[in-house]
Amino acid sequence: MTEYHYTNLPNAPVAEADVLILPVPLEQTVSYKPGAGRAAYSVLEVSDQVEYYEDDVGWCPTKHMKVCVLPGFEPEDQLTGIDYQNRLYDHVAALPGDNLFIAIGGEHAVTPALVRARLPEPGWILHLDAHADLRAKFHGDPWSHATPIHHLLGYGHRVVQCGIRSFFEGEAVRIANDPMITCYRDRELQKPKVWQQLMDDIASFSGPGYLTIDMDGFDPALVPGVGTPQPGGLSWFQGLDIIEALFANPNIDLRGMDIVELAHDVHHVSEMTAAKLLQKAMSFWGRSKGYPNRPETGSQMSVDYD
Ligand SMILES: [Mn+2]
Repeated sequence: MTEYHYTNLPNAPVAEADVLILPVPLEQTVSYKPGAGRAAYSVLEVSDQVEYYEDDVGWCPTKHMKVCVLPGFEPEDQLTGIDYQNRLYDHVAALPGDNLFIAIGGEHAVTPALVRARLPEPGWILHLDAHADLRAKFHGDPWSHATPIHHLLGYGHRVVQCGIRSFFEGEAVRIANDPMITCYRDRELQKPKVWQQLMDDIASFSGPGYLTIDMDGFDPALVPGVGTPQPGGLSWFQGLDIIEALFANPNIDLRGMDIVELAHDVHHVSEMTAAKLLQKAMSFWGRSKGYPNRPETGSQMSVDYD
């Protein structure tokens, strides 16, 4: 199996990694544009074009942090449904927990198993997406890319959704009636007052939680390479502001995050956006943990990059 890297950095031993990246190239229930499986790796391939220096925080995260890209999760026996979920759960639950865990999809169907492994107790979920993903089944399948948030609510988590603009009618009814869901539609977020409500909501999170980013939550002008594109969506800067606000909250215990639903894009701008988002998350997380003040013993120190 090909070994993948974040940028061109050598992979740190798993037990020493501050940032643990797991490709999860699931592509089984895709209903429109194909490519979600391959995208888990193309994000890492294009990450070679990301500079080490992170301009928002003003540091090189990988000078201070060790990164490990794990082998992609590809069970040999072509598991589906709950069997795939359980195998992925076992795989992720066995990984060390004291790190920034980032899974790269793959389709959104991977999220329930990842959350179950990283967040076994009830917590908060921050969900960026074009779609509400609250169906109990889609095309007869309870473990489809259209159902992950339904499962997360079933596990007892509180969900805050943003960027949403595509609803099955039953999903809209559930959002209106379920106190465990707060949904910020993309168009509503154009209003400063609603945007501030979202910022306040994120600032009120405390304790364990998880961030799930479906790349179709962004404007498809920025990220055309997704499985099920929708007009509208979050701008790049809105997305960054949301993620920065989350990592700036000192009361949270972020257990992990995922970036899912990418597909092929001939211009590679979608993969690049995902790779850059990964870098920004790494930077904001590192800052929140005080890494800029720690010794320069990160992955970058072992390469000659001039
Ligand atoms: Mn979606």
